[in-house]
Amino acid sequence: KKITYYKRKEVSAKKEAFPISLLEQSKWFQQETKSLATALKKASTGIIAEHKRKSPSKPIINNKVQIQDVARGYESAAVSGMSVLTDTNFFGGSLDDLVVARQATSIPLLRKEFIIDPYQIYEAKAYGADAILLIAACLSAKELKEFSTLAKSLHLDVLLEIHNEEELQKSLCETVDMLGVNNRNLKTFKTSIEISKALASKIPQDFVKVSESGISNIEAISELKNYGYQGFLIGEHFMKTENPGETAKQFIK
Ligand code: IGP
Repeated sequence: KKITYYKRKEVSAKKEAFPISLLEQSKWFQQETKSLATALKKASTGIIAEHKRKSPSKPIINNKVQIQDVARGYESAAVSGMSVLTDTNFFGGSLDDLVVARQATSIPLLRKEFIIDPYQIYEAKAYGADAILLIAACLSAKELKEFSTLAKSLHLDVLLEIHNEEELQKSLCETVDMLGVNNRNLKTFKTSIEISKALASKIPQDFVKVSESGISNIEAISELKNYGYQGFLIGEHFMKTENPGETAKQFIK
């Protein structure tokens, strides 16, 4: 709720300074996007590797490595996509990070953001994203439908994040490509892949299943594959090392 409040202020200031009609003129806005969902389905191990400098639970994960090097490293590790945090307050990211990543790599990019307004979806496209994250805990069923429909009309894939069955029930729209189960309890910050396992059978087959957070070994991935997961969103385990791309490489056969 606090996040929503501060995002609303941030977005309304930007709308004034930089209307959608300007965003539409961006070079990236005109460019064709690549499907993250398709990349995950094609891969034998579909990894979405995240760029994250810090988080609410960890004040410094990595503030040395350059994002363009991270992006190139992830690409050469053959990950299926890269997630770029664009939130500044909590995660130390920005839209400039998204552009730098876009210039460094051609793999599908996910804008990792607390999206509470359609404006941010236009922005994602204008700054080079191929996919957006929507968080069920932040949005109503009506907004989830509206926002995912807009994203699809802009040829952006949608990853919808859930954490429990109630959130899953309001998230089953045909305009959603991937359902992401967040293993992190946002109240305690503790992670457990048991959450992904418990929700797996309740997610209909037509969604690409993604397991998010707290994944730090290959055993967890092979276990989650048995539950039908085709995507694995990994941040900290890669980012806490000097060479995130090299670390990611060990996860992909
Ligand atoms: C990555 P981890 O534990 O591998 O660093 O987690 C990603 O799942 C996490 O950063 C995340 C996130 C979010 C961040 C999941 N959902 C929503 C910001 C907003």
